[in-house]
Amino acid sequence: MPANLSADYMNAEERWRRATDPGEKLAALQDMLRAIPKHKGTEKMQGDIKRRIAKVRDQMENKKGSGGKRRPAWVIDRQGAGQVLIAGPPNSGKSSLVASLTNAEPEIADYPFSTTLPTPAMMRSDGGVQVQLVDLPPLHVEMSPPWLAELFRITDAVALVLDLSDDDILVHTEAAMAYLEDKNLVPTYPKVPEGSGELSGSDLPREGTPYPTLVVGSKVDDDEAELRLELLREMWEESGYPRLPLILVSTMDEDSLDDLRSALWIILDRIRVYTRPPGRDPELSAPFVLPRGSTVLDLAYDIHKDVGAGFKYARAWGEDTFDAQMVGKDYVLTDGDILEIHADSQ
Ligand SMILES: Nc1nc2c(ncn2[C@@H]2O[C@H](COP(=O)(O)OP(=O)(O)O)[C@@H](O)[C@H]2O)c(=O)[nH]1
Ligand SMILES: [Mg+2]
Repeated sequence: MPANLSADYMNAEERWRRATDPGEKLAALQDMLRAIPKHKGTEKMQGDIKRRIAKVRDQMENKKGSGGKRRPAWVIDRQGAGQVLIAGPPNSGKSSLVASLTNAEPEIADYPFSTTLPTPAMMRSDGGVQVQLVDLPPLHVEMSPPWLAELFRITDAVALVLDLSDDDILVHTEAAMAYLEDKNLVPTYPKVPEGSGELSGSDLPREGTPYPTLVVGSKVDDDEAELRLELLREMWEESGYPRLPLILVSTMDEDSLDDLRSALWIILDRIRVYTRPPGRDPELSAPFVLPRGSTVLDLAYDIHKDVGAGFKYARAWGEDTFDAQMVGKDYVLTDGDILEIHADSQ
């Protein structure tokens, strides 16, 4: 074991060892991943932690309730290249955004709490990747159903939708943030999409479940949107909320919706890689999507566990390699790479 692991890491690992339920396990693993020093010497450990996170998530999603009980209505089958929860105060325009970004037709109403169950819909983003958006009921300490926090613990990313046409935007934002703080779900600062702004705030490391969050200032077509944005900025900084990227949209402005589509893909911080069966053309229409930092061995396991187990070497075509360069299992993939994987058949 590398000698330079921090006390934070050791604490998180200890919590992971002691954890009895999947929620605790997941939180501890996420803390381990956050605390582990990011360099070549720990790449294998990082990969192990990521694989364990994926496994615990699977367990949490697939727990069907023993004894033939039906699985709860709020459990969502994960689909596509990543999942983004569309969260925020009541009436902030969440369902309208999901409708505009996808082909779904969620219920849109000008009264609060009209969305009562999580509602998934697929969004097409950069390079044709499909991202799963999940429309949610509002975040509210007293009114939110207990399962809502569970969805945050297993998601990949969150869009926090704040309504720039709302005179009570500050009160409503504080109520939503109070919910996240109460549930220990304060977000982290993600990879920042090009052209997005920022809500400046605190960079202090936080306890809790880290997931990348993009703030979406909605209904920016409102005449007084700019004024309310200024108030929001001041309040955000004074409250010591975490620094987060910000993007402004209106459902009436197609360009703003396109920017949001790409931003949601970027905060997921994934890469697309393509495979090429030996001696044949690459399959460019069907990318594999993996977290940034994944290795060619991670890809092999994604293709099939037997390909992972039997991995020998791969040939890579990409930005960081010369054509058909031979790479070993620890090769870190780059967006757009094409891989030809050679494995012993089992
Ligand atoms: N002006 C304007 N109104 C919007 C926009 N997006 C949503 N709305 C309106 O805001 C209200 C609440 O929308 P809805 O999507 O149901 O909010 P939710 O409760 O957060 O899901 C509806 O009356 C929408 O028509 C927008 O971009 N501009
Ligand atoms: Mg709604």
